[in-house]
Amino acid sequence: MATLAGDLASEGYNPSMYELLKTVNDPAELRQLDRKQLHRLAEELRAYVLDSVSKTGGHLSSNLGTVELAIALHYVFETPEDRIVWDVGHQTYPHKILTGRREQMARLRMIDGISGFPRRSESKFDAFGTAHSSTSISAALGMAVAAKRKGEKRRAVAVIGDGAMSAGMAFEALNNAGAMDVDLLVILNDNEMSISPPVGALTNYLARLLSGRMYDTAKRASEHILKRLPIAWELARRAEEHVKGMVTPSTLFEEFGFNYIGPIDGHDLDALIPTLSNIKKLRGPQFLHVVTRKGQGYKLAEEDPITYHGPGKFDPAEGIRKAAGSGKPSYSQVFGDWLCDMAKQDERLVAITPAMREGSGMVRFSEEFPERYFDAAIAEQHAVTFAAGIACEGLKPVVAIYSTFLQRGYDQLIHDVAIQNLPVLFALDRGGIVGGDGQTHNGAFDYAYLRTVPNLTVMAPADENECRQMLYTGFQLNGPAAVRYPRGSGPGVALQREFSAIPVGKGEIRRAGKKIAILAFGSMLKPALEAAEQLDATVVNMRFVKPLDAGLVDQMAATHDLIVSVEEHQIMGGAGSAVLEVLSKTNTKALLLGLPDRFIDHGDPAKLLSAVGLDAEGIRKSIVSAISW
Ligand SMILES: Cc1ncc(C[n+]2csc(CCOP(=O)(O)OP(=O)(O)O)c2C)c(N)n1
Repeated sequence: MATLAGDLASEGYNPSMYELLKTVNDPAELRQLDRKQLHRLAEELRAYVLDSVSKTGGHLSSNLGTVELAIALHYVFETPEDRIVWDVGHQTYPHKILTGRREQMARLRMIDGISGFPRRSESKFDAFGTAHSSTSISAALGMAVAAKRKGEKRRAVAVIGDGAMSAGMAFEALNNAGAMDVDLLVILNDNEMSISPPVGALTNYLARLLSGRMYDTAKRASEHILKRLPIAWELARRAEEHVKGMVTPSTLFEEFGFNYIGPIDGHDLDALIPTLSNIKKLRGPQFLHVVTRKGQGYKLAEEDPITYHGPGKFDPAEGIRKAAGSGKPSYSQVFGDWLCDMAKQDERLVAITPAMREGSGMVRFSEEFPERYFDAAIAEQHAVTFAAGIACEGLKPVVAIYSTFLQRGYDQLIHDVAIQNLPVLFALDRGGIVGGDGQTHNGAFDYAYLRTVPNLTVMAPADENECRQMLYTGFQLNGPAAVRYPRGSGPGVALQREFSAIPVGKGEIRRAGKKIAILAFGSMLKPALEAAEQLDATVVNMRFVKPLDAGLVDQMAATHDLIVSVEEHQIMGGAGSAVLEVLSKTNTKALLLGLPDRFIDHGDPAKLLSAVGLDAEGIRKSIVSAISW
């Protein structure tokens, strides 16, 4: 595998030396460069990615792996006329830098800065908006079909990682595309990693495909087929040392109707460019298998691609420093510790993650209870129904899933879990505003989509200990339950080791005041209590979005002039709407506070919440203006 000469950090690469990179403000300028200059460009681009991510935080390992691929794609294809659709999009920094956003990398993922993912409104080179995985083949197929119908000659290319490839949606698209007469290129960017090591039969299959025996077979078959294409053959012959193989009729992808080409070294521009140029001349569905390395060129990331998957700011010379400990635990850690403690007490507990072991706080559980830990790969739909099957047999599954990703498993939640009233516990992480990942990752819709489902209990903890006890409560129920908690840490409340169940559907009055009653859900309790001090308002920690404590809402309505609901969730259809449903029988004045009806972008979560009036001061101001209605 071609590597950058030495290691970026240890070589002390001088970041002022982006001479060539600075001449490329548009892929058209890239295409003017001599092929020989591209190696130098790759070096500068890789150093620039490391330099800028270390200053802003963001995704790193995957981006160091796509430097050559981004250069080769823009060099060979006529972008933006030809459409490049990147899957997930967390690996698009080299693409962003080459498409006129080099300087804007300084404000990556910040308020008013560029997104960490592709976005159509950000650049004409971002052919399709993404951040949730495994959509690229469907989208590129749609573009290829549209081009054909419109008689346009443009090409459509999907670039998908081996992790993202494991999702059903990717296979649905392959199934559809392989039987169509369209010019679609799917590039499998195989780095043998998801965020954590990938799992499943496809992973094993790809590993076999990369083994020597398959290379040999592939090479022979490639020569046979390419000999029928004189130009392609000549180019392939010239790149022979680099292009390890071309066509294997027996691959899974060939069976799906694609022309399988590869595997080739995705860091070798002298393999990538001739191969892509060849493929550009071929008609019909093409599948190129490219092998890259996560973290390529930066030793620390090569050795530990998981830690460097999505780091905060760090010094590239020193690497990421482990946090000093003793700080407040994140909600994910609170969940992970509860999971281990609960598993010790109850043999029936098993835990499932759709490829988010680290983010969901499940590393310890996976090590201590390997037999009871299941990584379902990036397959949220499957993960939910898999849990339902387990629950049918008397075990107690816990599905740890980000709020935004459960959107993928919604029908499974209703059809497979809730209708059958199966005891599946959903540990719903990243509820509310998430920060740098932005609008695609905010957990802004879950109260609305969960509270409308019969049989489901929906809880929202206001602090860490409540989270632990709610997980326990949900686990004891004989039906489905969800505990929805935010990203990061909470107010820092001490954890009680002993479990004690919380009475289902009961809120608690946390402050007794006059005239105004604030009904706070989850993370909003803290700012609500602060706001209440100046207003002398009553504050209720509602705890349950479903079943809502209707009795308590009625009681508050009977004893106060104004009812205010506060939630870190869209106002529309959320917990406040549930409160209004109760209040509809009365003529109590109500004010609903929460997220507005628009997508909240990336940036510092505290600033974003403040901007929509969901900090203590914002809550107070909204109430004051409501009183003067
Ligand atoms: C539907 C969905 N589930 C989970 C994620 C979280 N996620 C982001 S990147 C990633 C790993 C992707 O692996 P791969 O496609 O191989 O790309 P690599 O990071 O290895 O470059 C995961 C699980 C997501 N973005 N979308």
